[in-house]
Amino acid sequence: MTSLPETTLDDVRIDLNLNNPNNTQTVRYINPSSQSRLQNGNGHQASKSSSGRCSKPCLIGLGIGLAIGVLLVIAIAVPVGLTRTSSSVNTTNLQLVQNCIGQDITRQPVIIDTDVDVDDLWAILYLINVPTVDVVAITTVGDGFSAPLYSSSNVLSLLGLVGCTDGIPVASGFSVSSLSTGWTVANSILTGIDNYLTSSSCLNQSTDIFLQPSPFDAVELIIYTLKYSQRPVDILVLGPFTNIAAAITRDRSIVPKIGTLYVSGGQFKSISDYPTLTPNPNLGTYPYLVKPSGTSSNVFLDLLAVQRVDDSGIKNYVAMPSSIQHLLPANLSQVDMKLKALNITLSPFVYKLITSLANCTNQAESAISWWDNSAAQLMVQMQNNNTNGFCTTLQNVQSLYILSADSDQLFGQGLIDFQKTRPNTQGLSNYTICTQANEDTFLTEFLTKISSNNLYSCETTYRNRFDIKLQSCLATYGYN
Ligand SMILES: [Ca+2]
Repeated sequence: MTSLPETTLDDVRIDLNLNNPNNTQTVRYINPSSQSRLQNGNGHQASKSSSGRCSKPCLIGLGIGLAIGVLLVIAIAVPVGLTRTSSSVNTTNLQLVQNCIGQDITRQPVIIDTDVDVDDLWAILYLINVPTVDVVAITTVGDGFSAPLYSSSNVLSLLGLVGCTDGIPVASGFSVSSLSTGWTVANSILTGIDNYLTSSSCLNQSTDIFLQPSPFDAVELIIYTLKYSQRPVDILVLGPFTNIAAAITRDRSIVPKIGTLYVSGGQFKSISDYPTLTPNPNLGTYPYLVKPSGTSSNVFLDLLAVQRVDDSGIKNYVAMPSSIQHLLPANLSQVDMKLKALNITLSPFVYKLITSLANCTNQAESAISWWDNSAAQLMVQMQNNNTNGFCTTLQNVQSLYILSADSDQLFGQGLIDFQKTRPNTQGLSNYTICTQANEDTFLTEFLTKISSNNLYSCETTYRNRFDIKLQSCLATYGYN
């Protein structure tokens, strides 16, 4: 019997290192000569004959056994090792960036996506004064009720005017609807509010023109904020859904990080309320030049975006329907009486901000409601499980927005009560909606908060702002 040759395939040994996931070299082939030295050094051998040497059958058996072992170990251990290695590295990087940002996790992070109408400014002013809310980003669309160039600059101007300069990231987003030009609502039906803050015939404010939007684009900031926030982020949609839909379609991994998506507007009308579901060719005039009766502006302005967000798998949707917002008229006499009753004196700017919309836009006072700021207030009520909030009744519904151009009178309508007439309809979204509201309770909360000037969401400096910290932390630790 001869001694073992210096090198044979049978001598290849597998060295696994699963305990150190950062070591990507999970399978190691040992040089056979070093194997021999190891064996000589510690006297450990797999099999020996009675004389201390392995016989030929013994060597064959040993070789087959080792070969099978090699294959099994490679087949099982390598994928496991690589998986563990990959996820561990990513988790570490994610946590490093999260820790580096230093987010205040005691408050509920919120992204406000807005078309920057005047009632959007009311909503922002309210939310930055709510102690339980951390407004981590304000993202703007330019396909709603303000022109693209004015949308983010008017948010920056408002923040500057109330003492929140540089405190919150404001990111510019999409300026055109998911529907192409020519198929969107005509500009002529969008009331001009672009110069509300600065016009000499309106609020006549001097604004800080040096305030800059976020270095992130709106869609990018929505994605990164959701990804690197340490807790789920609520999104409040106060305009067309264009940015939100774009963020979700660009990176669907953000969907589980969305806590609740709150919607301002929307319509929830029973399908049985329509006299006929048969399309009437005389009603469909695409593209629409006016908003069809009963539709919600934020929905109608980009219906494709609404459909994509609705069907994306977000866990919770909450809406403040247009019909309930109309029950909250912005009655100026009522505002004055409530201010007096609460013994509140608003700053001249804030008072004019909430009372000048009808006057500045040549509308009747009765045409103005607490639209988007009521959606903001509903969000705070639900986040805090407040049973004494202004929304006194909530209802769970399943809704479907009709996209088909053949649907004519149903186009852009949010329908409910499918169980009665079409129980097998797919694609329904679960919404919690406010169905009754108390105007007095609403106004007390709104005026109290906007008069406080506590500016909870404005406490961080520019360098420590979520987006600026995010940018520097990503540069330090890398982009996953
Ligand atoms: Ca709005």
